[in-house]
Amino acid sequence: YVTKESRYSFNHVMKVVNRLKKNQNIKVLVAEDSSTSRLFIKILLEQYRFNVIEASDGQEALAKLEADSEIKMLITDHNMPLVNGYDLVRMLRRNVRFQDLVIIGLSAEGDTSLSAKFIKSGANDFLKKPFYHEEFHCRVISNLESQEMLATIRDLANLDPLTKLYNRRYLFEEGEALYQKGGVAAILDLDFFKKVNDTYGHFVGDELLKEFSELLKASFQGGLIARFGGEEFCLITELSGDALKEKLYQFMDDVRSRSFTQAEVPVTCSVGVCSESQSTLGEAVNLADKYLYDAKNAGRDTIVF
Ligand code: GH3
Ligand code: MG
Ligand code: MG
Ligand code: MG
Ligand code: MG
Repeated sequence: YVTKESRYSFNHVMKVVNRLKKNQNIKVLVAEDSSTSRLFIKILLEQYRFNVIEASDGQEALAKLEADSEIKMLITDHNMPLVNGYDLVRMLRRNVRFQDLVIIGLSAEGDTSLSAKFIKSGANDFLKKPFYHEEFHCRVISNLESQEMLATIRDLANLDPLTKLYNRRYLFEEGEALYQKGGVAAILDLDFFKKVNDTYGHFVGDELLKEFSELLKASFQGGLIARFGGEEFCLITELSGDALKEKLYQFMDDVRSRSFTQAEVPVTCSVGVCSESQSTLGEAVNLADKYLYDAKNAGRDTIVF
């Protein structure tokens, strides 16, 4: 582990200790048919406090990964019964569910092209057995760190920092395909939200936006929900017709009857829904926005389809 600080400085030791503590929550699956080799890798991982799960063939590894979404990393041998290492990697990478899984291939086989095969099929890294303990630890840590950084960058690009809903950029980038599959676009806007800020201050306004977003997320699972602007939200959903109407009216009831943090004013929202199929998401959103405007003019706390 490269560090500018002395290995024995208090700061450095504390950093290592903290990292090890953090590792206790990281589940690593070791897929390896040789029980000696498996035990050896398990011991190495446990030195760094990882939570180790074992599989003795490729099929068992696949089953365990499918059953436990918390597994962050797979360390897999190549020659194993039932499903070999890189077939396992190929199968996993075809599934979007496993795109963030960190995979390190492992083999003692003489075939020098094996590392390339592993990487090409989607592994993050490869180690040839036998390896130095320190190299093993370095690769495990650096691959996990890279994955963590990537996830952070992706969140920064796609999510709204206040509400953690998708942002406008993500909505138009990923929402188009969803819309083309037969989605319906709706825009929801909080009523007289400026009054909340003016009466209770921006902090309370922010908290209210967060709570509203939570409620929206819980009410429309499976749809794409984005923060479209300040107190405006966009929903793309597969629901339509009466089912969508019912869901939206239920949501508005929930908003109205909920007491939001610190704000003692009643909270309501208005909604514009574009039910007619449009050629692009942009057009659907424009139309939904026009209906939203009509809903505001109709006295707010209402939906216009
Ligand atoms: P209407 O019913 O017509 O929608 O009235 P409104 O007051 O909700 O709408 P208006 O567009 O007049 O004001 C929106 C307000 O939302 C103004 C702005 O300060 C506030 N706002 C926008 N983004 C944020 C935010 O991130 N945090 C807070 N606290 N307020 C925000
Ligand atoms: Mg083997
Ligand atoms: Mg508003
Ligand atoms: Mg406005
Ligand atoms: Mg607005």
